[in-house]
Amino acid sequence: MPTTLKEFESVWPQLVEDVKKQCNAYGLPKNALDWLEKSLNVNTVGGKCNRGMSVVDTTSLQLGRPLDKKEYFESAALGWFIELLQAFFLVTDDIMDASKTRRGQPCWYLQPGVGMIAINDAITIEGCIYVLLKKYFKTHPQYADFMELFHDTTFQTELGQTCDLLTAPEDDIDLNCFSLEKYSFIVIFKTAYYSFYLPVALSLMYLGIATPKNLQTCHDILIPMGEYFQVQDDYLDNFADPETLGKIGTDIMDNKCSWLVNQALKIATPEQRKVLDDNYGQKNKDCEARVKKVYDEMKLDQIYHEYEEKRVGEIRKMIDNVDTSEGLKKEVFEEFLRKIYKRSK
Ligand code: GPP
Ligand code: MG
Ligand code: MG
Ligand code: MG
Repeated sequence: MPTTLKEFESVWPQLVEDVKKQCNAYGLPKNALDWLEKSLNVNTVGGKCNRGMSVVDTTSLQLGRPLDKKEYFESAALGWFIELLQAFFLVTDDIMDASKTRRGQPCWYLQPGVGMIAINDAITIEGCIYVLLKKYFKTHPQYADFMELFHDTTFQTELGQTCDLLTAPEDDIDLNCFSLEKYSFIVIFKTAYYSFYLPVALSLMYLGIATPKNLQTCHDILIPMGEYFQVQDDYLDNFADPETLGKIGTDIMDNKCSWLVNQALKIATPEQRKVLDDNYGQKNKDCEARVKKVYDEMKLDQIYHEYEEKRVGEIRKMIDNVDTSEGLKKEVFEEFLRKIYKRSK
């Protein structure tokens, strides 16, 4: 049985207490302690926690049985470290993308009294990963591997974000700069590594079965799955109800090299291409509406659904062919795919 959000969230308060204890040992003033506690709770909790819960689910599927208390806590703690990493990314990403809402609330940097303190809050949230990793895993044989994996994954995500931002200049709109090759690099680096490869790799390291072959197999399946996940994110940015999604799409106004605009450029008539050239990337609601209208005319939602079926079929085939000779279980990937297939938020 996959873990539940409730069970996963029950581990969180202990981790906050641990961070507070460390801060108290440093004699951190009360107002700063309260600030950090609030920032941690607002920015880390309240999402779907798919990434974090996948560490727990992978550990349990690999062992082929429910986890005991210690195993659950430790896997969930590793999962929460991913959620902390994600909180660090999202707080800063929302500033960079000029987003307005996140998880149904105003973005942290837009909340009263926060502003650009949000940048420091994000960096501090990242720091909590290593405080907690040290507390719980210092004597684990894979401590250095955990740390290295977090560092490598953070760097990969930052490189992806660099390309995402450089492909979306605010004042130099040129749709000829977009391509599906650039798209693929951006999304694999900004999303797939931390969202898909990281949870499973952490679990395998925790269990002591992260052989080079198993890690390679994880990479070969989870990176394409993460790419598909970001295509979904781009589709939902335009086509989902913001109430359900918990965030308002910004990709058109932000001039993003999104999956949708890449599809649109492939099939645009000269008239539609002109509408896109004149309106994409403009910080203006009317321009955005014109682009959305072209997307509707092109039936991009239908093209997306066809893509989804084809890609998921291909990923299922890859899962069927997984090399299980070093103990990796197919169910790990099936479960991950089940969590995201046809998601609406
Ligand atoms: C998702 O992009 C990617 C990230 C949140 C990684 C950010 C990385 C940093 C180093 C800050 P997105 O902008 O499409 O996500 P969303 O739609 O959730 O804003
Ligand atoms: Mg972004
Ligand atoms: Mg964003
Ligand atoms: Mg997005």
